[in-house]
Amino acid sequence: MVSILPNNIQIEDDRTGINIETLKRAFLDNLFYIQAKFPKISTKNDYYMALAYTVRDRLLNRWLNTTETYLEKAPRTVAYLSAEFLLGPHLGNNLINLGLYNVVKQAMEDLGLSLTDLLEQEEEPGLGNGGLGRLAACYIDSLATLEIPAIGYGIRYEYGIFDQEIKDGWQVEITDKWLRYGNPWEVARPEAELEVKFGGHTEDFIDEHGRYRVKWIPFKVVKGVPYDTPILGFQTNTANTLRLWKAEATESFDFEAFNKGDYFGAVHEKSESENITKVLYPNDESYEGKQLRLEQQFFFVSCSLQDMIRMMQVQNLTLERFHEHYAIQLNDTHPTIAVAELMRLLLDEHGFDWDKAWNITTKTFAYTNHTLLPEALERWSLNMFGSLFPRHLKIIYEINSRFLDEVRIKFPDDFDRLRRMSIIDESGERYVRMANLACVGSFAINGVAELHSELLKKTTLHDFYEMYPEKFTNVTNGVTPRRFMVLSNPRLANLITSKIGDSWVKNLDDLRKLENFLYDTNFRKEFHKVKQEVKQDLANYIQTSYNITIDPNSLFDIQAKRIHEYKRQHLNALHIITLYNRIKANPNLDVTPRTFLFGGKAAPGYYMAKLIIKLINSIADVVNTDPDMRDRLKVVFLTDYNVKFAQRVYPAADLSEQISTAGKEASGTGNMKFSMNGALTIGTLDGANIEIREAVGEENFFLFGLTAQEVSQKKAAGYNPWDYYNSNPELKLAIDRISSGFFSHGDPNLFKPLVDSLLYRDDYLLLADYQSYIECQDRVSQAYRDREKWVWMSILNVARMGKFSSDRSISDYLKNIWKVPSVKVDVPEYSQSND
Ligand code: TH1
Repeated sequence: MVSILPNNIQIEDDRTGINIETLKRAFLDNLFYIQAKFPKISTKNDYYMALAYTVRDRLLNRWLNTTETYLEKAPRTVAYLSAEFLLGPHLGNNLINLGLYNVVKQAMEDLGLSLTDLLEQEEEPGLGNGGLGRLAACYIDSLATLEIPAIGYGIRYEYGIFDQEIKDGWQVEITDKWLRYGNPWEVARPEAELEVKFGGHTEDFIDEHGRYRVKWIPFKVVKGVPYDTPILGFQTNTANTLRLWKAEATESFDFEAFNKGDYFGAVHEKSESENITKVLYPNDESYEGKQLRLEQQFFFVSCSLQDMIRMMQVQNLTLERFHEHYAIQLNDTHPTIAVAELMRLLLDEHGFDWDKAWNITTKTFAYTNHTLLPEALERWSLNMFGSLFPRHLKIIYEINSRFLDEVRIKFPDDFDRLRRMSIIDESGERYVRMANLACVGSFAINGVAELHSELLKKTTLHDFYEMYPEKFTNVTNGVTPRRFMVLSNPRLANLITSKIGDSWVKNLDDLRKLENFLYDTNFRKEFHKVKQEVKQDLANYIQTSYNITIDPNSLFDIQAKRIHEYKRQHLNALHIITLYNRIKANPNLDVTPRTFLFGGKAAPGYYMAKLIIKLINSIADVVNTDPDMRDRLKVVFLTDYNVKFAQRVYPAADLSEQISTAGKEASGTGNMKFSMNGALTIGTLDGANIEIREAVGEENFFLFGLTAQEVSQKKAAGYNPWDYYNSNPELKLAIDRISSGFFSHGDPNLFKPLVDSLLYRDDYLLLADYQSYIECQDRVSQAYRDREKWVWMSILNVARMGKFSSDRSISDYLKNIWKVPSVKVDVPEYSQSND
């Protein structure tokens, strides 16, 4: 291999040197030459940018050598297709992964700057809604850390998830202009642009070999321009690529309109094209059948598949081996049109016959399902789908017809089954069912926690399980300990490392060694001290940003996640009201002081979720100002919860609220992040909670509520929330307090929709779980008073979280699905002449 940077070329120093003097010089150099500023007139952002470029320079060497290694060796590669990558800020993470955090911190201090302040300056790429997008980000981190050839493909949204403001207790959405000050971490690659077709019609023809072929004559063509971001592994030379596509207008189309004198028409056409990647759809787990969303999905999928094919051609590999070269993971159904698009590319553009193309396709894709909620199941109206993608619809018909033949043979005369399994829903208005397409087109199908994978087989994908049992498997989610421990909780990370060394960062099971220190009083003291310091940090932050004083000695009870009825933030609210009522009835009651913290965004069109936010803020207004509470209860809604904020929140929690209706939360990943930072969980037997409880020990987990099975039995038996309301005085009083207008300045109508939904439907069984939740919370309050015991349980939570590293999840995917071996990347060392 010819190295791009052989040892004898020395470009060490201002761009690669990592000693403190070089770093300072490089920083000032970047401030001058890139930001065009000198210190006197520099803003915080100028300093941030100068530092970002300084760090970027130091990772380019790894990135380019990784790219070169992959080009030369053409190894089997994972392609992770996801409509969302919720990356969070890059700077801190890159410093950790490069091992430069401390030296850069010192360099900044020498220059009179605070690294913490500069980190705070970064606008995070919020290119995702919640768990699903953040999971994709954790997975590309782990892929690089495990030295796996991999590429993440997605969309470069100009506006990511909206910024949340709270006005008069209500959520207000502000557009997220994350690119406003430029993005130092991405590199545009306009030379690698591709074209994507939309609309139009197809024409059949016979080619020169006498074969039947199809040509797609599109109505419009849009350009996809890749923007690449390096994704560094932790302490490895591997830096993989995240390639996000931006839509641009094709020049040719502009000219056509321009020649007709239609200048404004041409500009309009241009902005239409660029709309495709303008904004992230802010709905978590609910789908809207919007045409633009389907266009987004096809746009990035088509770009990505064409890109993979082009790469193989550059490497002189035959497309017959596409499935040997790539394992493509579909992150939920959002990229599932890839099944039809790969078929089209192989059939129409590369002349494969059907059987060969189908064999390649079905050996390439694997599908991850992330939810059982019916409202999240994607189905596209056939009319819309067909007018946007006439060729793909024909291909899907053909896939479907061959597939239904198979079903017919395996299950003769089972017409109902055929109807259920058909990729085309013909029960009323016709739809394309994306989950069905994903199941038929993939060689592997997985859920994201054990319970979820079991429920998939039993319910949502039951027919597909009976058809293809061998395709089904589970991969329990995981999260990266680099971002969610080392970066976000340096105090805890340092304490752990001082006891057991630092191997745990790459091998999270090593945290087990902490159990050897359980009987060490000193360690327990230090562990407690760390938690108190971190809580104080958050308290200071809340003081400064909200002007609310919270007591770091109170129990920090935190629920931070998207607002959704199934996640039951309002059950948490009922508990707060219950405590409030108890204290009102008995002002001298001896209660464990608690601070309730909430964070999370509601989908802008999800009225009930927005009303829940208003309710929490209304409760906060009453509780925080009632003198009877005497600082024993505090409620704070933390505005604009995002990755950056999450990193402050997880470390400071005593109690992690994971209280979804059993069977509804596929996995959850926040549950893992809280627990590995020493929070105890109050939770239902749902998603990964079950596995967390198994790992940490049931005595170190606060369990309550109905099981998934009991939930469905109760519903089948005809659940009536009134029974609970009428028979439980505390519950009745809590609900009456809301409906009477107590929290709404006397207005009984404000929360009526919420109260009515609980009393007349209660789809998520809050009333059924209320008593069990309250009793469990009472146990929590008791337990927190025994500080020694609490610290003990907290340590065990940290020590036993090894399984929930995303490194373990990725190893599972590699072993059971992808079968992609790791590849070592060599990076020639520069001589550190000024070390
Ligand atoms: C989430 C699940 O709700 C959560 O339980 C899981 O931990 C996470 O995915 C990662 O696996 C989902 N987010 C979305 C977002 C959309 C559609 C479906 C889901 S499922 C837009």
